[in-house]
Amino acid sequence: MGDPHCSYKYSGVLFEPEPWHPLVKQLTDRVNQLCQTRFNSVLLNWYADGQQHMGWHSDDEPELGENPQIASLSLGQQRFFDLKHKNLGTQLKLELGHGSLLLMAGQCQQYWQHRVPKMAAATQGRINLTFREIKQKTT
Ligand SMILES: O=C(O)CCC(=O)C(=O)O
Repeated sequence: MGDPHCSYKYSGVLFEPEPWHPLVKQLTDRVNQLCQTRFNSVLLNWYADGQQHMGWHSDDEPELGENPQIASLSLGQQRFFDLKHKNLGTQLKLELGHGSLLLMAGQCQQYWQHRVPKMAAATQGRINLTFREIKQKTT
């Protein structure tokens, strides 16, 4: 979902934004207030259970600009969120519980990849919202 100009290429597919659902817009405004950001788009991911996962990647698409800020709101089943440094291989493991808000900023996307690994013990569903600012094209 997002403002009308916010098309976004994700996993090789170009997505046109759905219009804002009023509740999602309200959440976005609240996150913008908390993080002092100008998010104009959100990706909503649904994980039915711990078998559903997301592989290693960085959110470094050109439409996000340099050093993008990305906020991630988790609802439902607690899941792990792994970070791996691209050069050093250092890994970090975070737990994203219901209602947690994670802000990735600075050079995080340049130097780190992240993933949501499978989790055999996770039987409940999880919704994740990642808020992004899609930069307006200038040409
Ligand atoms: O579900 C998550 O916590 C991560 C989602 C993610 O990595 C993404 O949307 O790029």
